[in-house]
Amino acid sequence: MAREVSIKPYTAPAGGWGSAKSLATILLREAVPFSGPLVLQKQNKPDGFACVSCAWAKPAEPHPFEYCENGAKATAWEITTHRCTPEFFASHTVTELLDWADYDLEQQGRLTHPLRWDEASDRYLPVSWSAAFREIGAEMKGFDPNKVVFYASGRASIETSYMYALLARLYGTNNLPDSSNMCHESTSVALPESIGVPVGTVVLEDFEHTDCILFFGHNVGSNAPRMLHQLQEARDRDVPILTFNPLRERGLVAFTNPQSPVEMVSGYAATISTQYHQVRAGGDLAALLGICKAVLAADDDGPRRGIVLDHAFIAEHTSGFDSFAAELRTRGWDELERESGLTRGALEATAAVYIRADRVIGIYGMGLTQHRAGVETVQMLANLLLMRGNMGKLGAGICPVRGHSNVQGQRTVGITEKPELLPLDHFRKQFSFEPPTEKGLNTVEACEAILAGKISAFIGLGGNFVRAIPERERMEAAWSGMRLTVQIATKLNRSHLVHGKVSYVLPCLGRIERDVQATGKQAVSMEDSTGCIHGSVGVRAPGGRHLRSEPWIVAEIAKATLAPNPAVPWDEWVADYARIRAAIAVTFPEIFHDFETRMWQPGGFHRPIPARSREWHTKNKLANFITPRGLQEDSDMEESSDTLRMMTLRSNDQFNTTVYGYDDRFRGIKGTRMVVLMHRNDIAKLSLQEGDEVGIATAARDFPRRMEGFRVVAYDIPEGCIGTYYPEANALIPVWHYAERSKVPAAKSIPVRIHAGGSAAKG
Ligand SMILES: Nc1nc2c(c(=O)[nH]1)N[C@H]1C(S)=C(S)[C@@H](COP(=O)(O)OP(=O)(O)OC[C@H]3O[C@@H](n4cnc5c(=O)[nH]c(N)nc54)[C@H](O)[C@@H]3O)O[C@H]1N2
Ligand SMILES: Nc1nc2c(c(=O)[nH]1)N[C@H]1C(S)=C(S)[C@@H](COP(=O)(O)OP(=O)(O)OC[C@H]3O[C@@H](n4cnc5c(=O)[nH]c(N)nc54)[C@H](O)[C@@H]3O)O[C@H]1N2
Ligand SMILES: [Mo]
Repeated sequence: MAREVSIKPYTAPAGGWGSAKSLATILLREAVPFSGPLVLQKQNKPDGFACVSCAWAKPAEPHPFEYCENGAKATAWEITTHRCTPEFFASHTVTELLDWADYDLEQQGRLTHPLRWDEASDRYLPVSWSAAFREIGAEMKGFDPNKVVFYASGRASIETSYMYALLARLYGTNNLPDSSNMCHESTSVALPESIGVPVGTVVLEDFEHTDCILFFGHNVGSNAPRMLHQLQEARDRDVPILTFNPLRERGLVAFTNPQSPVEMVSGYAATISTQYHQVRAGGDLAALLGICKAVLAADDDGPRRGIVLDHAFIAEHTSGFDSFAAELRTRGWDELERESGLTRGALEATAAVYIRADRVIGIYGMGLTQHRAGVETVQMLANLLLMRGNMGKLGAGICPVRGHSNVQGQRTVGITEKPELLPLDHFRKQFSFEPPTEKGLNTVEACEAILAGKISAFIGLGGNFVRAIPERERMEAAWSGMRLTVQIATKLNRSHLVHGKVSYVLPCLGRIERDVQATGKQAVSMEDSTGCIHGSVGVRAPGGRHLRSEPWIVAEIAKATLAPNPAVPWDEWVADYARIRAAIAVTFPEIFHDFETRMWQPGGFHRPIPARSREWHTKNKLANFITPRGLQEDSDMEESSDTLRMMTLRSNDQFNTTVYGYDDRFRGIKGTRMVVLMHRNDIAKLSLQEGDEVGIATAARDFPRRMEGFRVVAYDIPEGCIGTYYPEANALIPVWHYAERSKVPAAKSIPVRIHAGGSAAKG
C-alpha cells in the first residue's frame, strides 16, 4: 500500500482537537459501530472495564469520560468488527504471511477459531478446542519441564496470571518470563535494594500534595495520557515539573484537555514542563549524580548550609550516605557534563528548584530502565529523593510508570522466574506439591536458550515475543527448532507465524467482552502503576462464538497436561472466578485479604507499600543510598567518535508491537515508521540531506547487523543521539546488550553507525 509521507514539526498541544480527530479515524478504520462510544463510557468506571492500554491509575471518582485518545484506540482495536477467519487462513500460506507488515496482520481483526498449523499445506487450519488440548497435553507430557517456556505479556488479569503461574510450577518449572523483563525489571531489581519494595510508592493522592515533580524518560502524552490530568492539576497549583528527555515530547510541553469544552474551544493549553533538559541518551545517571552533587554542595556551603539535606531522616532511616556523599564530592563536573550532555548550570538549576520543595515526586519510564545502567540509574533517582526525605511522606515518592495494564499485578501473583519472591510454603500447603526452587529463565535468558536449541516448547499468554525481543532474524531462525509453540491471543501477529513444528493459536476473549461461565457473568482484576487493585467487567458481546476466556484456556491446558491434583480445582475456578480470588487471598493474604469486596470499592484497594510509612523491608531494614560503580554506558559495545546512540521509541499510533497506523502526530511524522530522527549537525557531518535514505549498522564486534531504508528526519534531539521506532529497529539490538543487573534489553542506547545509500525497505 503506497502511503503519502509527510514530515513537518507539530506545534499544537497534546490532547486537543488533534486527539479527537485521531480517535474518529480509528473508530472508522476498525468499523466500530455507533455503540463504540457507549462502550467507552464504561472505560475505567467502577461498574465497567479497566482500559486495556496503559497501567496508569484510575481515580475513585472518575471523569465522565475516563479515557484518553490512546485508551480509546486500544478499545476500538479490541472491539473491532474485522474478523480474521478460517477463510483468511485458507487463502494465505504462513510463509506468504511472513512477508506481511505487523500492521496488516493485526488489521485482519479478531481471531475467531482455534487454529493448528498444517505442515502439508503450510496453513493454519481450524481445529476443535478438545482436539487442540488433547494434542497439546500429549506433547507437553513428553518434555523436560525446564525446557518449556511460559511467557506472559502484561495484559492478562490477576486471576488468569495466578492460574498460569501455578500451571508452570505444577508442571515443574519457574520459566515464567514476562514482558516486564523488557520493561520495568530494572525497577524491580533496583527498588527492593533502595527502599524495600519492588514497586513505586506514589498513589494518586500524592499528586494533590506534591510541590515538585521530576520527570525522567517517559512519553506521557502518548503512553500514559491520563496522567496528564494529574500533571495539569499540579501545574494549576504552580507546581514545577522538571523534565529530562532527549526529545522534546509534545505531551511534556503543552496539553489541552480534550474533555474540557472550555479548553477545546478557547485553544487554551497548559504548559507542562517548567524546565526541559535534553539529556543525552543514557546520560541520566550522570545527570542525576550532578543534581545530587549540587544538592550536597548547597548543604555544605552557602546561605542554607546544613539545612538542605534532611539530616534527621538520613540519620534515622538510611544507610550508605557517607560513602555516597564521598562519591559525589569526587566526581568532576567535566565528566558529569560530558556524560549527561547537560551543563553544570542546567543541573544546578534543577537542584535549586528541588531544594526549595518539601514534597517531591520522581516519575520515570523506559528512558531510565532500558539501559546498561538501568538499575543504577533508578537507584540514583531514589538517592536524590532520599537526600531530602522525599520517601514515605504525603506528596513525595518514586513513581515508575508501568507499561501493560496488569503487568504489575502479574508479578504480584507469581508470574516471575525468581522463586525467592514467592511464599513457596503457602503453595506447598495449599496445593500439596513441591514447587520448583531452581531459578527460571527471564526473557533474555529464554532467548539465549532458544538460540542454543535448548527449548522444546513455548507457551505465550498474549504478547508478540519475537517482535518485542532483540535480534529478530537470529531469533526467528532458531524459533522453528522448537517442537511446540502455543499462542493464546486476540489478534494475529508475527509470533504466530514463526512457529514450532507443532503449533497452535488459541483465540481468547478480550477484557472488554462479557465473560459468562457456569455461575454467570464473571469479573476480573488488575493492579495499576500505583499498586491499586480493582475489578473489571466486560461489557460487550464476545467477538465470536468460538472464543474462550483466558482462565478457561489456561485451565484446559493444565488439565490436559498435569496429573490430576484434587487440591487444584481448575473447573470450579473457571465456573466462578471468585474462587480463584479466594485462592489468591490464601496464597498472598497481606495483599489480597477480603479481595472479593475490596476490589469493588471506588478506586479499588491499595496493596501495602511499607516504604510509604517509612518501614524499610530491605536486608538492613533501612533505606539505602547506593553508589554506582561507574558512569559509562555500553562498555559491552564499540562506542567511538563515529558512533551514534540509537534509542528505539514508540509512536503515538501504536501499542507496543501493535501498529495502529503510520502517523506519529506529536512528532510530525506521517505515513511512515522507517525514519531516523537526527540532529542537523549530525546530518551535515555525515554529508546527508533530510529525506535521504540511509542504512543503520550496529557498532559491535561479531555482530554484523545492518538495516536499510531509514529516512533521515532532522529533529530536536541531542547531537550524537538518534531515534528509530520499536519494533522495526529491534533487529539491530544484540540479545546480549542488556541492563547488567536486570537483563532488560538496553533498547534506549544502541551504538550504531549510519551509512548513506540504503535502499527502500518496507515501512
Ligand atoms: N499508547 C500507548 N501506550 C502505552 C504503550 C504503547 O506502546 N502505546 N506501551 C505501554 C508500555 S508496555 C510501556 S512500558 C510504556 C512505555 O512508555 P515510555 O516509558 O514512554 O516508553 P517509550 O515510548 O519507549 O519512550 C520513552 C521516552 O523516554 C525518552 N528517552 C529515550 N532514551 C532516554 C534516555 O536515555 N533518558 C531519558 N531521560 N529519556 C529517554 C524517549 O524520548 C521517550 O520520550 O507505555 C505503556 N503505554
Ligand atoms: N526495541 C525495543 N523493544 C522493546 C521495547 C522498546 O521500547 N524498544 N519495549 C519493551 C516493552 S516495555 C514491552 S512491555 C514489550 C512488549 O512485548 P509484548 O507484551 O510481548 O507485546 P505486545 O505488542 O504488547 O503484544 C501484542 C499482542 O498481544 C495479543 N493480545 C492483545 N490483547 C490480548 C489479550 O487480552 N489476551 C491475550 N491473550 N492476548 C492479547 C495480541 O495478539 C497482540 O498481537 O516489548 C519490549 N520491546
Ligand atoms: Mo512495557
